Amino acid sequence: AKRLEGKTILITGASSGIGRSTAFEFARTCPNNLRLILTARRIEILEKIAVEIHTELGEGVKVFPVQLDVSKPDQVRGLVNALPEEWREIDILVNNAGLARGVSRAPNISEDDMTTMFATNVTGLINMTQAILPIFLERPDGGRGDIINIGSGAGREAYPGGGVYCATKAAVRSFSDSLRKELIATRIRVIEIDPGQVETEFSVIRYYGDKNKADAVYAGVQPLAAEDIAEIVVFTASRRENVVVADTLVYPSHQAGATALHRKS
Ligand code: NDP
Ligand code: 8X3
Repeated sequence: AKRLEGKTILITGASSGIGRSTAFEFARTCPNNLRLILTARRIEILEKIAVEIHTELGEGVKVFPVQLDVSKPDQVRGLVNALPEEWREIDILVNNAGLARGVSRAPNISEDDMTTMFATNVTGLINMTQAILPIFLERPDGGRGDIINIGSGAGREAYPGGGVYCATKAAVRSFSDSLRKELIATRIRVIEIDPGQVETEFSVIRYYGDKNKADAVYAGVQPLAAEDIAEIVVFTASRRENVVVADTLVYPSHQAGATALHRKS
């Protein structure tokens, strides 16, 4: 917790699931002196989360909700300048916003779903990184700060019906690896965390709001909870400065691959 004191943390996709839990986990780990910039499209949810954090922990954690669609390059480019001065010294960027749309096989993937997934998961994440990196690079020792990218097991092992989603997460992984190498002479840490199945709004969104289909994904298995990944995000960010948790694959116990799942019938 001491290592996080005074830090400013920006989380994308903080309105739900892993991003939301990560906000709470940072706040609970360092309740006395922290600034959280929470971003997502659903600003009204972010505002509620801000109230919840203040109600639970008091005023030691300052929360600044910002409406941001990471798939819109202009919004991302304008983000830092739109922040009040005291919120601009960002120390940790959590690139979490992301989604899957559909489970269609190659011939049937819609143009719209393909564009949305790449624009959010890949170009959105890269644009965010470009927006924040100049802040990191101005600091001593060639630069300081953490970039925590939420990839996926799907970026390491593709599966049928995941052509585009898996490709976007493989792209995140490659981008993280390049960036870590490019920044080797700095103190900027590039951290990638790749979860397996986590029960969030992810599957509801993948199945276009069909709750029954989403529930079937988790039938007979015990998925991870968003909090499990949030704990790992905060763990990586609170290591000694010289420690880079470069790359982490996290499964629930009954998962050992994209489709290697043990289901109780
Ligand atoms: P959720 O659907 O619960 O949360 C996704 C978050 O991303 C929401 O806060 C949503 O906010 C935000 N988001 C989506 N599109 C945009 C956009 N264009 N601009 C800004 N924010 C956006 O899912 P998870 O918490 O599970 O997903 C978080 C990350 O974890 C994603 O990158 C996902 O790919 C990854 N992941 C998830 C796994 C799982 O099994 N759940 C496994 C492996 C990785 P809003 O709609 O308000 O904009
Ligand atoms: C999401 C997990 O297994 O549905 O990244 O691809 S999976």
